[in-house]
Formats: sequence, structure tokens, C-alpha cells
Amino acid sequence: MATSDVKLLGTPASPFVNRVQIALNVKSINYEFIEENLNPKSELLLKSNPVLKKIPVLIHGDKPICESLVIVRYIAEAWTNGPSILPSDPYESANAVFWAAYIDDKWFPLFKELRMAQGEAVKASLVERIGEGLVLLEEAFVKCAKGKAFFGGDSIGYLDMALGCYLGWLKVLEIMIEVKLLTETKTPELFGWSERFCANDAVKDVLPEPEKLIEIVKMHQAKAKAAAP
Ligand code: GSH
Repeated sequence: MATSDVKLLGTPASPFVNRVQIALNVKSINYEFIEENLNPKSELLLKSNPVLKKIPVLIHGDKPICESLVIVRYIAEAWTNGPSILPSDPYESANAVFWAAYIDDKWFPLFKELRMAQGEAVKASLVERIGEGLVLLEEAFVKCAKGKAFFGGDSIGYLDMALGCYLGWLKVLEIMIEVKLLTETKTPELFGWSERFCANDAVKDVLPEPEKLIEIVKMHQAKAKAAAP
């Protein structure tokens, strides 16, 4: 399949967009990054993702593909050269898809809940649940990696992308609450994985620094405050 004519519509601070950038890098696919402002949403975004109107959207030739995990899967299937992204074994592949759904539907939403939470007890319980999620993901890592460097084995795969894209936001949370959640003591395997993941060539120039993300959070908070009645 030709690797030209690939466009990615997104913003560099979005973990979902970062997920796709990492998949494209793993497969060494050249692409054009089209920055989407979201406010207002561009004609291209509304035309390419009329149902959800969200980034990322991958545009391959004239075909738009939406939803980050769907896009990663598309990349895995459309470019068969280079490292494989999804395990070839159907059970292992199902497992990777299961954990990715857990991460997106159960674990990462706790970050948003924590941002909106009122009261110290509620906040503390959410932080605890995020930590418990990391313990589950440590167990998943041990089972999936089987002693290798990544969930995907020797190279970064689907589940590495699914979880790894949130590492910048996890660091932001740790800075904001002044508590380390991903540590060598609590989850040594996952901690080692996160270090290897962030240092990987396909990742290191993609994930934004936590300081940059904090600036963005502060900007959104200031805008929300200004708009409040
Ligand atoms: N489940 C989607 C995915 O995995 O691609 C989530 C994408 C998403 O939430 N994108 C945000 C967005 O486009 C930016 S980080 N927000 C605009 C909106 O919700 O209107």
C-alpha cells in the first residue's frame, strides 16, 4: 500500500492524536499533520468526522478514518510492512483489545472525574482507584509482555499505544496532586515499561512535556472562569 497521501487531523496535546502519531511512526509512515483548532471546528473536521466531530481523523487518500483505536487498527491492517501492531494470535489480540477498552472506558475517565470532583474524600477515593487501575495494568503487562520490553513484545504494539499515550497526562496528575502514582515500588514492571516507552524513537518526539500540558490545562481553566456567569 502506498504510504503517500496520509494526513492526520489533530492537535499535538491530544493523547488520542498522540496514539495515532506513535502508530504511524512505528510503521515509518510519512504523513502530513493538519492542526485542528476545535474552536471553531474546521470544515475539514466536520466533513471527515460528521458523526462524532472529534479528532483524531486519519485521511488516507480520500478516505477518512475516525476514533484513535480504530485508526491504530486500520494502520496495523493497511500497512503490513514493519513491526506488527496487533498480536497475530487471536486470543492475545482479543486480550489487547480488552485492556485497551478498559483503559479508555474505565481507567482514563477517572482523570476527568477527578478534575470535576468536589471534596477531599471523593478526590482521594478517585486517586486510589487510578492507582488500583495501574496495579491491574501491571498484571496485564506481565501476562502480555512475557518477559519482553513492551506489551506488544519486542516492539511497541496496540496496547502500548493505548496506555502509553496517557503517560504525559498521568505525569500532569502526579504534579498536580503532588503524589507519584506510577512508581518503581508500587508497580515495578509498569514503571520500567513506561521509561522504555517514553524513550522509544517512535514516541519520544510525540508525547508533550507535562509542563506544556499544564499550561494548556491552566489556559482552559482561565477560559472557563472567564465564561462563567
Ligand atoms: N474516543 C475518541 C478517540 O479515541 O479518538 C476520543 C477523541 C477525543 O475526545 N478527542 C477530543 C475532541 O476532539 C480532543 S482530545 N474533542 C472535541 C469535542 O469533544 O467536541
